[in-house]
Amino acid sequence: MQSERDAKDRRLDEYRVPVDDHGMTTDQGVTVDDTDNSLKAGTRGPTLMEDFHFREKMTRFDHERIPERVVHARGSGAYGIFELYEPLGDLTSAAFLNDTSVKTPTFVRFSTVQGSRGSADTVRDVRGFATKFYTTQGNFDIVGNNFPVFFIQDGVKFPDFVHAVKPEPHNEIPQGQSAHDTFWDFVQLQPESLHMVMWLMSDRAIPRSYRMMQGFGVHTFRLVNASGQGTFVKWHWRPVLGTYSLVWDEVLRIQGNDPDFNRRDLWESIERGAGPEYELCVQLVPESREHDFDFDLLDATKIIPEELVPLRPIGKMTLNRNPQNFFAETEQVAFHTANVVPGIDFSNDPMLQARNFSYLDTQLLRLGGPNFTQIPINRPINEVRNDQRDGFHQHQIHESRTSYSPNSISDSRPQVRDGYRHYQEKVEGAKIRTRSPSFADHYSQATLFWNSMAGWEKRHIVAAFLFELGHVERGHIKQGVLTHLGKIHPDLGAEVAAGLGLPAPGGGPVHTNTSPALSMTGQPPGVATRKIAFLMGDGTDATAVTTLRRALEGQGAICEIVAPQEGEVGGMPVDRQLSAASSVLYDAVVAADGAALSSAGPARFFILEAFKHGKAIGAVGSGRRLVEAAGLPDDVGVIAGDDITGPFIEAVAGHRFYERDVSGVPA
Ligand code: HDE
Repeated sequence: MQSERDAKDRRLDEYRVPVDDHGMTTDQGVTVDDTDNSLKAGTRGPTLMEDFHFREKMTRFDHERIPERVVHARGSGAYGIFELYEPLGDLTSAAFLNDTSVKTPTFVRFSTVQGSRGSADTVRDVRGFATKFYTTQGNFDIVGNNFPVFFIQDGVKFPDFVHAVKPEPHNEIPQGQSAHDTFWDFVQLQPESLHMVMWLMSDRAIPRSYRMMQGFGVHTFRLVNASGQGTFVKWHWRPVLGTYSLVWDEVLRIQGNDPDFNRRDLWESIERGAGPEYELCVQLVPESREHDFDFDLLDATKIIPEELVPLRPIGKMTLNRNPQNFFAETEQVAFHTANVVPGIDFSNDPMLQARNFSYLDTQLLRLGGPNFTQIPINRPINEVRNDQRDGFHQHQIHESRTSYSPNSISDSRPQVRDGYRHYQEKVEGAKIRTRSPSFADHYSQATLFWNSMAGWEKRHIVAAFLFELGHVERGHIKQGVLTHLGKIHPDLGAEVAAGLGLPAPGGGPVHTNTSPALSMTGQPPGVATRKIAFLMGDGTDATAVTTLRRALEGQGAICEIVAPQEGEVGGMPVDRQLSAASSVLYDAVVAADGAALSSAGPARFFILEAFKHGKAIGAVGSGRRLVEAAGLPDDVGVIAGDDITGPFIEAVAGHRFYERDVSGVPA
């Protein structure tokens, strides 16, 4: 946990209701003597209207729910701090980007997009990565995703897109999935979505952890320095632990074993004091270079390849504190792309412009009126002063007799010198409903993504298309998607077509450019925070386990002992009983007992399933017999021996053995 308390944390004190031993009162502060029996006329008689405690209790319960977010309903939040590496005065006047001694408090909410509040975490979906910076100049939000592009180019299409991807309207199926007709119908008719669809079909859509995924502001924004000079900027969050994913078969099983997999992982990491860190990086484009690219900087379906404009790290965010109340903090937090501070401004990206309307609008409904900015989690750490008044749930008592400007009675006035000044961009043009021709190319960057993938990433993408299109009922929709895939790359089209039993769609020649940064290969290896299961029984060699365990824990791994019974095994406490555990909740497995476990079906399945998902398998002592009994083919990442510490740690650090042939594994 963090040692010093930041400004936002301290400000929340006045709203906190401590955990203490207290007598119960009504909302009016009147002592309650009995909350288990309603007031009745006689012991078996009707309940009386005058039972104000009953009425209040039931009314409050009846009104507990607020509308869930129309998208990104399922989320998890955490507090953190942001520290700047070096002053950026040449680029922006934003105070928090100019003073390296300031630790800016933050609140982050991660989310899935399609499913409702109670849906599972590990679905194939985009992840939201929204950050609120509580700066001394007011709140600044980066409301980003873990993909750098979006499905559409103009925000006016957002309701169409969301209606298409959400559960279908007649039966509200499917939950947490894009594998259905209306989504793919939208895709085939709206080829601007193809680049994003490539990301969605990749393993980026099933992150191992919120701690191991990138974040992107997506749109081009603008930094403005004190002399009014603007620079285009794209925001990137880069996880210090690297970007890692699960595998598809695994996520399907995690959904049943632990629907809160990502949420729990974030929470537990912070409770352990190993909260995630992300570097904030920027891609900067001087205004003079705005038109230097073969795509438009205002088009949210395009990236600026890192090879063209490298990432510059400017600071680091560490998440270090869990919320105390999910509803008060994580559910009520309200992000908004238009929450900017002096020195940060917008571009004319039509998606960003639409979002600048939509977020405030949706909060008004979701949080019940304009005073949602006074909800503790949403309040800036600096003072709020203006002539805005009244509305539902006004909490402040404004003493001023004037709520208009100008006035000659009190001193409320705009702050001419330090106030937010919009960037003075010259704009002219006819009023037209049209898409810029510079937005017309929908294929080149989808091809770039495909070309940049490693072999295993391509195989996973093809498999994802097959799963998704395998759930589409209408043939013409599959055919429409296939035609586009052929244009992205003939190999992609042919492979998906083969799986669907359809003719290859063909497609003309495509470019061969790559952007290595798009591939998830070459991530920083690491054992820290990886979860390792030790399968133990009465035949375990405790010394070998202790040696390996110490080495793993020394590097920050989390080791759990899984055994047929609770209690102790080999002198160590059992963390999980085998029947309540599953290999999908771990990153690697060590078979530590062969005598007792090699005949146990669940233990053999555990090993086989972990193998199927590309995980490192270690065997110590008689554990070798369990691995043999599981019938694992002799393959990379299966490490047995008297001292496996070095090679096993290396195997865990590499995350997965994607090149394993698991096609014959029955698990
Ligand atoms: Fe959002 N989006 N969005 N979005 N979005 C919402 O706001 C919207 C887009 C993103 O944890 C809503 O408070 C429009 C891109 C995140 O609370 C809503 C358009 C990106 C979150 C809304 C987009 C995002 C939201 C729903 C197209 C990545 C969750 C509830 C013009 C850069 C924030 C709410 C949280 C939430 C509108 C597209 C990210 C309806 C109109 C692109 C992370 O206002």
